[in-house]
Amino acid sequence: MRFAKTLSPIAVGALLAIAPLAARADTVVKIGFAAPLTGPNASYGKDLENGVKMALDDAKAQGVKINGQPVSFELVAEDDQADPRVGVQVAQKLVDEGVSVVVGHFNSGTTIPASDLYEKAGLPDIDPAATNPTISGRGFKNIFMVISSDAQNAGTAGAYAVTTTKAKRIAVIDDRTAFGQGEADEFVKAVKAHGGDIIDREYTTNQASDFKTQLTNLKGKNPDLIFVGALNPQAAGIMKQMSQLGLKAQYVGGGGVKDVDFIKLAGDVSEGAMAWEYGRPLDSTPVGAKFAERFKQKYGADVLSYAPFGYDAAWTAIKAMQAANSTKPDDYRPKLQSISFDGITGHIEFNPNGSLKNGSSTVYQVKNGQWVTVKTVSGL
Ligand code: ABU
Repeated sequence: MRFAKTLSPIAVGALLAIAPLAARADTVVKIGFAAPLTGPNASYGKDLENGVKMALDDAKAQGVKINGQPVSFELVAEDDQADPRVGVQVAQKLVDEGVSVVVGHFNSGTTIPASDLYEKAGLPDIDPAATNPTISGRGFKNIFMVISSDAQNAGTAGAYAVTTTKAKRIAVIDDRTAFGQGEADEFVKAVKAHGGDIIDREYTTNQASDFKTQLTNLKGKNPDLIFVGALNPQAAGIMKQMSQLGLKAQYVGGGGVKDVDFIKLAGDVSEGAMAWEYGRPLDSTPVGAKFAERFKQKYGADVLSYAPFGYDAAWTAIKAMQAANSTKPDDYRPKLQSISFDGITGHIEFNPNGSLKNGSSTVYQVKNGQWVTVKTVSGL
């Protein structure tokens, strides 16, 4: 009142005239993101973050509105260091920060406990990379995977090893993480379901750099194919040490291996290695090829692996918010459940448990120092 009394009628008129302009200021929508941004898995996390940033920049360039209002998306990025305990801490930070959605995490080992917390908070989590089947197997209503699970990817790898590679003496080594162990379990299940034999299973950790004991054990059993459930730091080390020990079995990696980092780390001995990745090859569609070109222009580096999934995950949230005319989880969650659009990585639509509908996987092989596509397999 005292303030109004001091204003002249002209000033009051001027304030009233600019009021509608002030009301049109962009609403800020906070998009949470969590992945390893430091440590041995940082390159995966940064690639993913760049995909999310690109989606938010594209949304801004398109002038995306929600409920008729212009919005500006603010990325709130957290480094979970690929550590489950840190993953829970940053998940709590994102909840406390009041983000409207989380895109993350990268590792299954961080995603599983972090998504417990998001579920309790009623905050949707769009998973762009973590693939342990447990993630969508707990009856949660807040988790949505834009990437196939390892039931699909490693399951297809197991079926292929028996039916197409026709391997007779199959062995497995994994790093005992939620991801490595999970995909190795799915691989073993599928091998057995297709009548194959697992002649040996060995274990390492995601901190290890010496695998000679396990590989010597494996060599003694004379395997013709070895499935490796681990990410690049260990997966490439295993490949190198297989060569040093003269272990000539076909190397088959699961997710997180088909990228330039693996070839750089393993060197020349990576020639002939095979690896399975989620979805179709990026360069197999015009939208994928365009994404790869735009990404390189924007960041001065090629896509490493999961950036397109980060991009699709961010757009999944944005499209659900647009369809609901709201950024409130309780309003837009039903729109996530019924979403249907063609993303960069493929068609995005979810099963009732939040897993991706109609997943596919592609097997690649290193030839002349580069990963080349061998075959894409849809469904199991
Ligand atoms: N799915 C690829 C690697 C990330 C993870 O699930 O831990």
